[in-house]
Amino acid sequence: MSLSGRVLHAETTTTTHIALFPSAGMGHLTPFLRLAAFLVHHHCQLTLITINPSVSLAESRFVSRFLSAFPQVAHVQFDLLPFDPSTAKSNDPFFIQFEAIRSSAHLLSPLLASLSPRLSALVYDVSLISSVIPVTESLHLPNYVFFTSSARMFSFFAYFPAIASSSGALDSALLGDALKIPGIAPIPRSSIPPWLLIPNSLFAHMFSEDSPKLTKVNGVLINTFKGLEPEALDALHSRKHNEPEFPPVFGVGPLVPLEFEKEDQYSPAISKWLDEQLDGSVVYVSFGSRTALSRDQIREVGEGLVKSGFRFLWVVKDKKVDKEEDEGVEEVVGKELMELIKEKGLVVKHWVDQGEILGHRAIGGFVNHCGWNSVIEAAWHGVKMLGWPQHGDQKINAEVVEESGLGMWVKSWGWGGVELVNGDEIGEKVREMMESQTLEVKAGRVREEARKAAEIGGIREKMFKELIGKMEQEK
Ligand code: UPG
Repeated sequence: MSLSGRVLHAETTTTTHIALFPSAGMGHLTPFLRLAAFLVHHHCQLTLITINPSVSLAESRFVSRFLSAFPQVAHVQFDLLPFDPSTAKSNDPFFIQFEAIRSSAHLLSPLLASLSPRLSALVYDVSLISSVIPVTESLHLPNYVFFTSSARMFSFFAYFPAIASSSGALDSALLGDALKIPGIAPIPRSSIPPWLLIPNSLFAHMFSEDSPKLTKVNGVLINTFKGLEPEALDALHSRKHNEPEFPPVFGVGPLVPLEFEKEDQYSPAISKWLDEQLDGSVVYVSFGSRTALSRDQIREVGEGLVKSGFRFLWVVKDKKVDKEEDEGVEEVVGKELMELIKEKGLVVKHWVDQGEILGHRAIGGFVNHCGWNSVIEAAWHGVKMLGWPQHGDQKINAEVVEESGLGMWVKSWGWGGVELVNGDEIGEKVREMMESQTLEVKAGRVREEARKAAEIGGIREKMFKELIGKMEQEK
């Protein structure tokens, strides 16, 4: 599929004017800009509000590429109030930015009020609910949350108040061994994001403040589709049926990589290498845009890949924020290991065009942390996964990967950075995933479901039409 700004420009005739307000990090920005492209395709007029400066270089480059492909989208930069990072609840630069945006969000009022034609709706990141609602209420502006993770994770988020203690964190006693949310498979205690068990952590605070406010939200958008998450989507629809105050959920996925995302700096070298490999013979290894493994773990991964016996394309990340990456791939991986790797794989330490890689015929499997965008991209291409969740929502997403048949994950590896997983084990599991005919077939079925959802007249188009129809009625 190709959605390109120029072609769409001619089709744009609408007066449904939507402002989009993403938060920090590529995991949040990427699905937002894909959503934006689809809304343009459905003849909406858009204003994109971004924070300047962004935390990572990848974000600013992505916004530039989007804006040059879609000149019809208006762009407004939103200046944050000064925020003292020493007062933040987290020391993660992306999460500090979440907090900084939350504490400046009231300044959105005059900005949104000044947009012309009058806005039909604001679609904003899930991390901003409590701070945005007073703004949209004061402007009588319909507000829609874009939940950037899985529907299963959203079910958990929406259920949170029922199991939170007075400190805002999850109540251990209420949680038990597994969390039983009506309509979905229980979430084992070990899959619950650890931050949520810590009183006053940023996420415990955000979940306990924001989740009860879902009743004030006009709708929730999730980058998913029925063929991937039937159970969670059905449960959310039944919840809406039983509790009319609960917002309607729109499964607008799969939001897949689009033309404007093409990264041409490094793509030719990677494509050339992939072109030389046999069909389905290469393992692609990447842990998304913001997960840096420890040096020791990186070396174990390298050894494991060599031991797996498969060829591999491995994206190494040494720092959470790309601007801080200051060492070469050889320094990070180690000279000796690089020598061993040379014959077997391609190792890079820069941004890659993941959409293009996953779509290459040579890729036969994907080792990944189960960031939700990566899961959707793997589903789109039917590439089987070995999930290795590192933090946050990723174990809950890994459960979707396993349940849908898209891949497997190794529960005993635990959260990232807690225990060192050794190369032998990694090699063995990579081999198991790559050799699994069962996973191959099941991942192929998930791909078919994704393609079906994305057809003209398919469920994704239906969801967009319903969503925009609702926004038009609410104007
Ligand atoms: N990507 C590239 N090239 C790279 C690295 C990443 O194109 O070199 C893309 C990738 O294709 C994907 C996005 O960047 O579209 C990364 O998103 P995701 O796979 O979701 O991983 P994270 O960057 O880790 O995403 C954060 C959280 C994750 C969560 C997600 C959505 O870490 O846990 O599910 O946001 O909320």
